[in-house]
Amino acid sequence: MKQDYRHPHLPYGNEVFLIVAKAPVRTNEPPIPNRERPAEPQPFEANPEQLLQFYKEMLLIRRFEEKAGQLYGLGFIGGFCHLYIGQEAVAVGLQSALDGERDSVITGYRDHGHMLAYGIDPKVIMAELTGRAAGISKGKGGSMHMFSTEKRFYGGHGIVGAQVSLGTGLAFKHKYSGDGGVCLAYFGDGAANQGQVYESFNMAELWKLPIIFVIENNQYAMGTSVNRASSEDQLYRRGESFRIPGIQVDGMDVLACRGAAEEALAWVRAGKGPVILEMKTYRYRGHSMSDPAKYRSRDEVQAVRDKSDPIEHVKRLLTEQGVKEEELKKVEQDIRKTVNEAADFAESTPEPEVGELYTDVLVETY
Ligand SMILES: Cc1ncc(C[n+]2csc(CCOP(=O)(O)OP(=O)(O)O)c2C)c(N)n1
Ligand SMILES: [Mg+2]
Repeated sequence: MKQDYRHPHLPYGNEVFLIVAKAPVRTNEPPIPNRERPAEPQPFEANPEQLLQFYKEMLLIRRFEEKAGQLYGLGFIGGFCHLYIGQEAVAVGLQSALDGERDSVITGYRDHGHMLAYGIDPKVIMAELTGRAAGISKGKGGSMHMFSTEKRFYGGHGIVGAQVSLGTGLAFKHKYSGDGGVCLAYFGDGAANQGQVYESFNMAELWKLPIIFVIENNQYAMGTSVNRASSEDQLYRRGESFRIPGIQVDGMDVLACRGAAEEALAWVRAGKGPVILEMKTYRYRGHSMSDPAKYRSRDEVQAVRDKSDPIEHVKRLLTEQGVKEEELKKVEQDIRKTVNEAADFAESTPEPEVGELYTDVLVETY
């Protein structure tokens, strides 16, 4: 039988090369003509309870982060701390579409919101921020290194872009073990320029791994805007050379986020390989806690807050659906109470014993 050496993805005659020992040369062709793509995402049609749930989850992240900022100012939190304020719709919308029993999530250091959106107790997240033994990483990981293996939340990573390769490994595990899970791997617009991201794209598409690469394009890396740092700033196109389809999404609209997640999941679960979602979002606060923010004007930040705040957007929709002002006030009060309780816990619960320095350094799994 004739051996077929053709790469399974190549749409045209690689056999020409095998017969005449000459590679076909194509100039000026669009990179991937007539290629199948995921369907165009539609905004999610949330019922009133779902919409209220989105509102609660986003508001919890906002108030939690504001409180974390205060505790940092008071000296209860040390080291790095990156707030998610402004980006709430992304984690809430995307993660609401996941199957909590089998899918996995991995992200970078701006991770508190993703954990809260996953339903992890605010107390153990806040206690991790204040470095207490009751924290989710026993107070030894801090803001950037939080994990919940029970929930399949794999961090929390400080090395920009590292979570993309690790996430690709998680996706490999999903495929290898046939557990039906999909990995959601988040990274930033700055991280999108890291080399290991592209090595991961290559392997993920080649092996059709079940992974959604989520670029949280909040317009800025540490101190530079995406437009000044990226030769291709339409980041959803970054997978073209690897044949990974990309979709750009309004990351300030939780319904658009959820709708995009559903299409991406349908594609990936059908075994068609990875998808890139570029979430157009915005961070309101500095990169970390000390940031002179010389790279943008206050007016710019205010304009986004006024015109496209993700929480105000849902609040408007709820009001249009007839939810009363008092009900929304009650939600706000309950969330403030939850956050205050988390802060009280995080301030009062003890620090780890010194002996804990020597535990959890290495986990041998075999
Ligand atoms: C490999 C590596 N290089 C540089 C840094 C320093 N650094 C930390 S965050 C950051 C910016 C990343 O920006 P982006 O990916 O857009 O994420 P965002 O902070 O906006 O969420 C940089 C350069 C790092 N932590 N790791
Ligand atoms: Mg960024």
